[in-house]
Amino acid sequence: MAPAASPHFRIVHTVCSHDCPDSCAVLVTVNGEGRAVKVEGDPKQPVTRGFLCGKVAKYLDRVYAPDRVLYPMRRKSKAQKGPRPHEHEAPENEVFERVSWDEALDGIAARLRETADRYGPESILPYSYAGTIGVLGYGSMDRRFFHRLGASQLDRTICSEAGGQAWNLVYGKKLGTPTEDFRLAKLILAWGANIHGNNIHLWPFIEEARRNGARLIAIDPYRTRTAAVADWHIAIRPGTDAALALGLMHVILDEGLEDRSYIAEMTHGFEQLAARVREYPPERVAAWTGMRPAEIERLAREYATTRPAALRLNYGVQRSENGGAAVRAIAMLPALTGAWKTRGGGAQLSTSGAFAWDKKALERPDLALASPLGRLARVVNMSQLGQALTELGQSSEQETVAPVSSPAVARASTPAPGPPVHALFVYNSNPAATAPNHNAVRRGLERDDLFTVVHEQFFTDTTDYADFVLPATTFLEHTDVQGAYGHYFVQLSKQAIEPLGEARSNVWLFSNLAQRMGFTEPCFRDTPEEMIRQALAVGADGRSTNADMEHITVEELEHEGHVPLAFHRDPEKQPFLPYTSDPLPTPSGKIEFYSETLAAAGLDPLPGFVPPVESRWGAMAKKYPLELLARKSDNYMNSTFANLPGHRKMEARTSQRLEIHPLDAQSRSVGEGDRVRVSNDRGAIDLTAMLNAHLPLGVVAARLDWAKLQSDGANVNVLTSERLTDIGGGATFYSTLVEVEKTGSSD
Ligand SMILES: Nc1nc2c(c(=O)[nH]1)N[C@H]1C(S)=C(S)[C@@H](COP(=O)(O)OP(=O)(O)OC[C@H]3O[C@@H](n4cnc5c(=O)[nH]c(N)nc54)[C@H](O)[C@@H]3O)O[C@H]1N2
Ligand SMILES: Nc1nc2c(c(=O)[nH]1)N[C@H]1C(S)=C(S)[C@@H](COP(=O)(O)OP(=O)(O)OC[C@H]3O[C@@H](n4cnc5c(=O)[nH]c(N)nc54)[C@H](O)[C@@H]3O)O[C@H]1N2
Ligand code: SF4
Ligand SMILES: [Mo]
Repeated sequence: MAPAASPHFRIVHTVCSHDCPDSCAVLVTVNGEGRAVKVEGDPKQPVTRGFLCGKVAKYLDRVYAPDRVLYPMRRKSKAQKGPRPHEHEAPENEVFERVSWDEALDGIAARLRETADRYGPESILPYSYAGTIGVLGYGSMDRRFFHRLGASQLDRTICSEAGGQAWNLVYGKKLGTPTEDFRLAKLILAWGANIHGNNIHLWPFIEEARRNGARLIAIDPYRTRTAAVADWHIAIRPGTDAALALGLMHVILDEGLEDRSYIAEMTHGFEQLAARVREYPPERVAAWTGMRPAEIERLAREYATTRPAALRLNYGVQRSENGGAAVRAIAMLPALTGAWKTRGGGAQLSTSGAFAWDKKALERPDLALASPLGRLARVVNMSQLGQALTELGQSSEQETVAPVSSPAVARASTPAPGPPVHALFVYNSNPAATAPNHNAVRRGLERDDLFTVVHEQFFTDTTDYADFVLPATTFLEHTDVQGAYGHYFVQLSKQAIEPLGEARSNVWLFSNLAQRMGFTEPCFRDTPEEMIRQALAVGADGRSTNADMEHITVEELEHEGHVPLAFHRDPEKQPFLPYTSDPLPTPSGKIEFYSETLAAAGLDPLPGFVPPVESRWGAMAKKYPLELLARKSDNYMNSTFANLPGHRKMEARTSQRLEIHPLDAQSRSVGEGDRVRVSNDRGAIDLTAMLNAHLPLGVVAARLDWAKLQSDGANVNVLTSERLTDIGGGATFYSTLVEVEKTGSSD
């Protein structure tokens, strides 16, 4: 029985802050001793509706895990950087010694000051991603700190930038079909979307739709659980989605299934698109995608003639070299058929564009003017961390791709200006596990002259290279406010328990470090509560002044926990139909089939299919013929949770496995359970073969994990490259060529 609020128990409203579209409302029961004894979903939240995924249902195992970082630690002077066996790290061991927060902050401040004086502040690189997607924890006091310091800016491209920019080039803003409305659809396409693994709260709405007769089609090279239960699983070859989308458009236009009035009213560049689409007849598209021409025709007809048709496009598609073009092409489909006009139709890549947080107030880019640089610092692309740590600033004439990018659409490679990186400050991220081209990252992290600070909850692959490890709080231990990229609710996450040990939040860390650095601006003393009001831009009447948040007050958030955005307050009376009236925030004010912005950047203004360099059509395929899907794990969150025994158990079936088609295995004399080496010019890993006849021929799959928990101390990212996507400068985890050889038998 759920403990009711009583003198002995409190129930606190929090929000799961892991990098997941769902942003679940989580109720935490805290006992009289201040210990969290239960986490459960808040049944009142209309999207997440009272249940948690398997990862977070066991969250107390994580919060109270014996291997949490609980105290600041400093590397002993002679201790070598590099992988350590994973064990419960005692505050004193042969590598790290426990220090007080005062010693840690003084030591770090002194070294950052010295580095900035000697090499210029741009030699300091912050590295963070979405360990927490709480608005404050993700990017606020930290940004203020690094702007004021004059440190390099980080281009946060590792996850969604290719797809996000591609979507924005078409629509101007990331909005999509409300998650709850998927229940009204009659056709649902899950396109590069692992819904069971990565977005489970959408699933009950899809089930409801299917009970009412909807069909589900999954387009994914891998047979995910979602694909396995779909009405039709199209196991497309990786990186060929742009061709498929253009092929579908070809059939739609050929057969006159487009919505002419919607196109005339809402879109720009139809004639040019129509001309381009002629180049993609089904026969040609079939040769790339591995589908039959008749299947392409059937899919096009079914998509264009079913109402409402909802497309769940997730970020899988855009982790390819041509991922930007692919997302642009797919995003155009509902514009061509007018699917947006019907409630329950349209598409969702992300809903994040609806949350207009006051980023300027949170991040204070103006503080860069007070830095020794007197301007905004250079921008370093996080998807090329290996190059940033090993090549940046090493040569005065850097002609090759350099990890310094402009925030422009194409993230054009420019010769690297400025100094090498001499100090790296990692938080909210575990790049020694998750960044591509791990061996280059590792060479960088091993540099004796690199000063590395890592703010973490656990002793990860990355803390093994740290000079200082600082203890971080979990979402139960700090207050934050949060939006979502899979629904339209603003939510308050209240601190439920006292921080464990000496753990401190990201806001606390950068506020205190700023003061040690002598930064006197009052904003460095803002409290989380003040910063939540800044994020909401609370006006004189106590209400947010941000677009679509105007009715929201902190008091309402405190009371309700979750509050819908303005356009989603009463969906029954006023359903939200994105992109059904203009002007849109694109240059033409319309949905852009043709993009002048891309043309001006020297890129193809129309979607087109260019096979990835690392694909079966590239020259590298002669030596490395297999396309690797370097996948996420269903029971981890990227590398998060991988150290917990309960989660490892759930993941055991596919952990350290190479999934391979039986024919690809046979031609290499590989059988089920054999040991195999998977390699390319960047690196190699040893895995156990697992035959999977559902994979397309020529495609293999393996899962992301902590490197140091693998038998050979390496994970899939030794194989992935630092090549960037066509749009947005994103990482290309799913454009990776490898070869597989047998190294040992199963018995
Ligand atoms: N359980 C769990 N949940 C997660 C995460 C996790 O690691 N584990 N990670 C979180 C994060 S950071 C993110 S960004 C989201 C991402 O969520 P998703 O966008 O769903 O991300 P992925 O799992 O990378 O890719 C989705 C699917 O795309 C497929 N795919 C790969 N290449 C191609 C291709 O070329 N074409 C097509 N059509 N499909 C392709 C993959 O096989 C995969 O099943 O999930 C979040 N949720
Ligand atoms: N091969 C392969 N590689 C991938 C991907 C893939 O699909 N395949 N996916 C990519 C994608 S989409 C993403 S988003 C990236 C993610 O890569 P990362 O950003 O490295 O994400 P995580 O692995 O989740 O690690 C986040 C870390 O932040 C810590 N953390 C959590 N909350 C806090 C906090 O409040 N403060 C601090 N200081 N730390 C905190 C957690 O303990 C965890 O170790 O990985 C990418 N890497
Ligand atoms: S990881 Fe995602 S599905 Fe799981 S509790 Fe957190 S927000 Fe919900
Ligand atoms: Mo991500």
